[in-house]
Amino acid sequence: MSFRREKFIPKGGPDGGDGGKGGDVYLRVNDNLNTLADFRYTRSFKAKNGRPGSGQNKTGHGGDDLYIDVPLGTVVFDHDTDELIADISASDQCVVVAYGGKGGLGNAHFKSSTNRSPRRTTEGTKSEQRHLRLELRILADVGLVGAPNAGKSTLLAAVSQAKPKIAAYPFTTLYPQLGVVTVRAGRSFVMADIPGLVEGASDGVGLGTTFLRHLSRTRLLLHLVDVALLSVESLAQEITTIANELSHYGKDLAQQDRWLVFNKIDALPSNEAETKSRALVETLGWSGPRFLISAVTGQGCEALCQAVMAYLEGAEEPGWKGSE
Ligand SMILES: Nc1nc2c(ncn2[C@@H]2O[C@H](COP(=O)(O)OP(=O)(O)OP(=O)(O)O)[C@@H](O)[C@H]2O)c(=O)[nH]1
Ligand SMILES: [Mg+2]
Repeated sequence: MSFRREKFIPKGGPDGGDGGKGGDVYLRVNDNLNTLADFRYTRSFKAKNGRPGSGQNKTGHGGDDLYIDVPLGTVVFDHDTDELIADISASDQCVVVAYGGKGGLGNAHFKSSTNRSPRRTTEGTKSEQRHLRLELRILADVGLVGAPNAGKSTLLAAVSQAKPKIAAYPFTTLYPQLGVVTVRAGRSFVMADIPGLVEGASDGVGLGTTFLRHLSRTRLLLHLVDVALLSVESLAQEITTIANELSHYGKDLAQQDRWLVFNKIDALPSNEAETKSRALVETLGWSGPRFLISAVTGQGCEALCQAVMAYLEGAEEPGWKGSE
């Protein structure tokens, strides 16, 4: 609040200027970043305050906005409400995550024909404060698909540092999990484990197929099959069902290369897994690669990962016949 005070000008009138607006906080993409590691140290960010207004009708300066750099692929949640605020997926994306408060109004603002010397002012509004949770979505190179209980999570845990939940009941995995598989120094790929698929998944049966979108940009699908569980005929049926659910979901998945990985060979007497998987590929007319592994004992897992790495690096395909 201020009134004009000047010699020879009696009753100069109100001249208190408005306060400045507080700065906004933005997240913007920095293409040079590829981790969220910087946020481990700096966890609190604040845009500048607006400056107060003052006499002689001076409006306060607005506070500078704050731009926080994040890597492409960052997904932003409100940590308190779990609301998705932004999925930063384009290089030029810049999103406001908290607005600065509005400046207060000086008494000059309230002058009118009936009130020539208002003493009224308003406080500025509070700026927005938010707890954000940032997650970085890594694109996986390889996706694991298969019926519930096939051992997808067990395989991921066996070949990467990931610690997915594993249990002997269907639909243990509720959300996609990622793991980095390091084949040799400096050579690694990202493997995604998603919830199991069942017949009708594309119509929402089980956990549905919404998680398949995480695989839409992978380069290879590993189709895990519990070779110990069912008869050759039932397994052939199950494999076809899952292939159908994949093609139902969309052509990018149906067109992806898919390898059959027969798991749990430790649960069968020696050679039976081999005989059974051979009979299966014959029944299916399958000509693609076939692997035999045990995610629990680790048998065949390294050979599988080596083959995946070679495939991803575009190396010449060694005779894909699995672990014969
Ligand atoms: N004997 C044997 N059991 C295995 C093997 N791999 C996984 N299992 C068991 O199979 C069960 C299911 O394993 P998970 O890894 O949770 O299966 P999943 O495919 O991730 O299942 P969902 O997440 O429910 O789709 C667990 O009890 C595992 O211990 C294996 O190679 N041999
Ligand atoms: Mg699982």
